[in-house]
Amino acid sequence: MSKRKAPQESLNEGITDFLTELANYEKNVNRAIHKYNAYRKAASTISKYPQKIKSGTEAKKLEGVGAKIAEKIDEFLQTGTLRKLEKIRNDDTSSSINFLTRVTGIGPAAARKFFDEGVKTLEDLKNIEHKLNHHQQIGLRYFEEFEKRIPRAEMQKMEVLIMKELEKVDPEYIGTICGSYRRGAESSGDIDILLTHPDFTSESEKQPKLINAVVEHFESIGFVTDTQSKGDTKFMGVCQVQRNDEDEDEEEYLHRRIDIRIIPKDQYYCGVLYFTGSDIFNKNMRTHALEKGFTLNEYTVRPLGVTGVAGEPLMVDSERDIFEYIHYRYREPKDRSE
Ligand code: DCP
Ligand code: MN
Ligand code: MG
Repeated sequence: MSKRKAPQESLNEGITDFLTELANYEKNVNRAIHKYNAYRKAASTISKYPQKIKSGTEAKKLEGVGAKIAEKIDEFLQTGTLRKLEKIRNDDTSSSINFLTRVTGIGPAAARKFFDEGVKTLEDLKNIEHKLNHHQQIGLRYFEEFEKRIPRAEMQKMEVLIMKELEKVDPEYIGTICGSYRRGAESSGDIDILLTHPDFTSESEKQPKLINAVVEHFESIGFVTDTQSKGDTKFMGVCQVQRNDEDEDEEEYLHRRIDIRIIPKDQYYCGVLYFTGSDIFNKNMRTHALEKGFTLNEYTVRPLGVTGVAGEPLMVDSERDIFEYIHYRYREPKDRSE
């Protein structure tokens, strides 16, 4: 997971920016996830629109743009600003809570709790560091570094390193760097690694050894520097490319957020599909699946019976298989923004 989304460039950047800001406000301050989704969906549709929007009425013809959003678009086009947003920006509660959620490990609920206790700024957080959990302490320690996005060239360097080191641990591992990187993004918020291994299927026992061996190796070479959380199948932490000492011109690399998951072999491609995203693409694909009588999640695709009960998982050997089952036009990862 990563918190900072890449800015979308488009003809209608002003509109998509204010919709994204409203979306984050709904999620972080009001914890209104439906409103958050509605604003994000509208922003996503508008970012694809090939013309400069001239009125709310024009925007309202697009999917996901309702009357209320159309009204805001009119206000924005006419006045160059939005009163609602001005208010939010000037409101101490909203801006503080929004700020606190930028720390990894601090979600909307924790942010509200800290705010109620009078904690509002980075300084305040540093003063109550002992009250933060381990995950949050790491978020605080690397706050400035995690705010910076990872250039694609560095992602590529990490991919090469990860694949090479994975092979040393055990050549039977299969790994894919998913997330925005796999969709071809110019920069990413974090690095999302999906692993599988032929010894691990949904029928076999859990095998914490499989992920531990990888994490321990990454630690031993200095690539993984901190752990935020660690389970049998999922690791969240921090990594850093080690600088090559012989190359004096090379800059020091920043600390980056890293998510590693190991997935049973038979569920690997549903996992790869899900963790490639985008989250909006995933939602749309799930909705389509339901319309075609299937239920799709990060583990399986299953047919729905007439009574709406899900049947046995279908055999999946590639991402393409999933698209074919649910009669969805195949899309390359780069075309999966929505
Ligand atoms: N995902 C999802 N729904 C969520 C969170 C995540 O479907 N609520 C999926 C889609 C994402 C993928 O997991 O693409 C990885 O999550 P990230 O938060 O790391 O998002 P991205 O990698 O897409 O973007 P970023 O570059 O900001 O990391
Ligand atoms: Mn992630
Ligand atoms: Mg990511």
